[in-house]
Parts: sequence; C-alpha cells; structure tokens
Amino acid sequence: MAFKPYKIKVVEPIKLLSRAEREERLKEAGYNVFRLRAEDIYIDLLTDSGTGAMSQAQWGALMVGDESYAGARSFYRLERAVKEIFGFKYFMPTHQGRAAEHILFSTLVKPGDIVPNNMHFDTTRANVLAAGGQPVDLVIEDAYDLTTEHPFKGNMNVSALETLIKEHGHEHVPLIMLTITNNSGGGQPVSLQNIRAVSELARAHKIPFFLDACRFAENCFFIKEREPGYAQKQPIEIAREIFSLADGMTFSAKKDAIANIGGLLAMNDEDLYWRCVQKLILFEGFPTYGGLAGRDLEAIAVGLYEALDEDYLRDRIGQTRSLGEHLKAERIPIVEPIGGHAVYIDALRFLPHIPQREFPAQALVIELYREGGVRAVEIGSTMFARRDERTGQEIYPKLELVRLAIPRRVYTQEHFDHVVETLKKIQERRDAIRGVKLIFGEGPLRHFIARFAPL
Ligand code: PLI
Repeated sequence: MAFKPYKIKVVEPIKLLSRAEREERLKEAGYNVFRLRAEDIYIDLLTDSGTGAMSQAQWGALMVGDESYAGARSFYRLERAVKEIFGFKYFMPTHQGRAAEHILFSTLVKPGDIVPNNMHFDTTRANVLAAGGQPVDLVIEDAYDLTTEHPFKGNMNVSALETLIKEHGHEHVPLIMLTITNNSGGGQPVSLQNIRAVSELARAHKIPFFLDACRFAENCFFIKEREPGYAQKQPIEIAREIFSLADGMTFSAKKDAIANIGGLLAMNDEDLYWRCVQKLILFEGFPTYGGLAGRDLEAIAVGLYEALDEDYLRDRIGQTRSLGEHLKAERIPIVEPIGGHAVYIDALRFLPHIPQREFPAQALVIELYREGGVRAVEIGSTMFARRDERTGQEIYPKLELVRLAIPRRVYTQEHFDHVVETLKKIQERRDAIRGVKLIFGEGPLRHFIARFAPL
C-alpha cells in the first residue's frame, strides 16, 4: 500500500455537468478546452503548472511576506533557498518561467542563431523564435519510440549536438538548453551522465549551458531510482550535482516549487546578470521582487524544499505511475516509461484512422471532456505543426500526444478512477470518433486561442 504523506485540510467543490451541458460548453468554446470555464470542468488535467495545492507551511509563509519594494526580507529568504539548492551566484525572480525565458533569450540570442535543447516546450520555442533564433530539438532517437523501456528518454543526443555546433559554428549557438524533465516528450528524465556530457561539450566550445529546470525535483527522483550510484543520495544532493554542471537556469515556480505563480532566472556570469537586470526592471520589476509579491517569494522558498522531500516525490511520481498503469491495463496506448508529472496518451495509436492534418490528439482531448468532464491538453499538431516556408507544406510533429497532467497534491484515487473509466468508454466507441478542422488561430502559440469545427 502506498504511503500518503499528507491529508486534506481545505477542499474546493467541483461538479460534473450533464452530458448535454458539456456538449453545449464545448461548442461555445470552439472545441478548444483552453476556452472552457474552469468551473465547468470536473477533473482538470490541463496542466500541473500553478495548479498544485500549497501546504500549511506555504500558506503560513504568505502571512509573513514582506511587501517592500526594495530589499524585502522575503527576497533574502528565497535567496537562501536558491543558493542552497541551485547554487548559482546570481538570480532574479520573474513572474513566470516564460518571463525568465524572454529575458534570457532576448539578451543572448541574435537573429539567425540556433538554440539547441533536448526538446523545447511551447513558450520556450516561441521565445527563441521571438528573439529571431531557431529552436532545434536534439533529444535521443529513443524518445520517439513510445513503447521501449529506456530509463532516460529525455537525454540529449550529444553527438548530434556536437555536429550542430561544428556545422553552424559556436558563435551562432548562443546557449545550449536542456529541459529536465522533458515535457514535450512525455515527461521523461535526463540522466546525470547526460547532463555531464552536455556540460563538458558546452564548456569545450565556451557556450553557456542553461537548464530549463521546471521539474528538476522529479528529475532528481528518477536519477535516484534509475541511475547507478545515486540510490543512497538525497534528492537535494542530486539537485546540487545537476546544477553545479550548468551555467544557469530558467525555472517556473508553478511546477517544482508548488507555488501558484512565479519563476526564476539564475546564472553564474556577472556580466550576463547585469544585462538581464536591465530587462527585468523594464518588464518585470525591481530585482528583489521581479514581478512577484513578497508573499509569492515566501511560498516559493518553502515549496522548493517540499518538492525535494523524498516522501512527497514518491507519492507524486507514484500517483502518475498508478494512473498510467491503470490505463495500460485497459490497453490504452500511453508513452512509456510513464513520466513524472503526466501520463501521455499516444493519439496516433488510439485513433489510427484520423490523419494528423485532422488533429487526432485534439479530437481525443475533446472526447475526454465530452465523455467525462475531464480536461487534458493536446501536445501534437495544434501545438507544434508548422508550415515550411520554402515549400509551403505543413510539417507535422513526430509525436501526437494527449497529456493528462497531474496537479500536485490535488486529486485522489477516486478522481483518477473516473479518468480511467472515461477513457475506457471512449475506447469502446473510438472507431466512430472523427477529427476536427482548425478554423481560427495561427503561429507557434495558436493552441491557446484556436477554434475548431467537428468534421
Ligand atoms: O508557465 P511558465 O511560464 O511558468 O513556464 C514555462 C515553461 C517552461 N518550460 C517548461 C518545460 C514548461 O513546462 C513550461 C510551462 N509549462 C506549462 C504551462 C505546462 O502546462 O506544462
């Protein structure tokens, strides 16, 4: 029996609308679940970002938030946590992870530059593009084989990275990013061995190496579980080793700091820090609050340690794993191994009769809400298909996934049972499910605002 390291003190009511109401809401939302009202959703697995349940210690910390414009006590409390866990010399709070990305990329990336990553997530990719750069995904080939067992499918293909640097010249690669865990590719972890190899290559070419560290604590847990030599180490020790290999990081506190808002940008290079501070003040705020309230800084400082707690991580990853195992037992095709923060369904295998141009993953997202009031997110052609500028052809992503993201400390087994039941019912009638047509939305962030029509 799994050990549950918390009990529930505050509850938030939810309800399940009737099928007819859900059908109506879908229509009103243009068949895009981002456009639904949250109160019309029964189980919300859209994202694990900012949707976690804060602990009593975090709620308590909010009350001692220092709201001074400059030099707030809360900043120094967060600084202690950041230094102790991540160890970078300089850092700044930002309102979210994407603000950290914007500041960093707009400072380092010039038009025509290449930014390699194992896989960029949506805003990361869009922020590279907005700076005039070209985002390149260099995850290992195994990441695209959704059924093989591989302990670290988030790993970077280091030889492909080396080839890319040689082909383009290190002066056109302003930084190397590595996303831990790899969100766009199934929430898969990156091994310490791989992080070390990327770090060595980056140093050899004098290219700054940054981690997209949103789910760093989950990545630490997988290293402890799967990488030889780390079973006896605490997650925080593994974290320190990871970050000692990097020159900086972007971070969304809405994930592995279990806060509802916030982000961090950190680095060791003093000159880069001061260049970023200019942008921080312009777009976010003074360096000791950077777009957040003092109370948010407090919640993050506490949450960072909670996210590294081994009992918490075992429960967290255990919850995701349990949902995945139940779906697997029902022969629902999921990405394996099961990732840290989410279970990903392979829409190409679930709905093989729907071609990518008719958005099979989006069709399944719609069915999840229609059948059970469950909100998931499409990580497929709506999010990542793009038009080749030379040929005018649409290029579809290799992966067409539906992500069931698990908010931290929010749902119980009964909720997940409902998700499994919902998918079972969809599976029984899946041959009759049709694709959709995109009728509104363009560009790399179209998934947030798109509208669809049923085919
Ligand atoms: O949502 P932000 O701006 O705090 O963080 C942006 C961001 C950066 N990198 C990665 C790997 C993410 O997963 C990420 C945000 N992810 C969201 C919102 C998600 O639903 O996964």
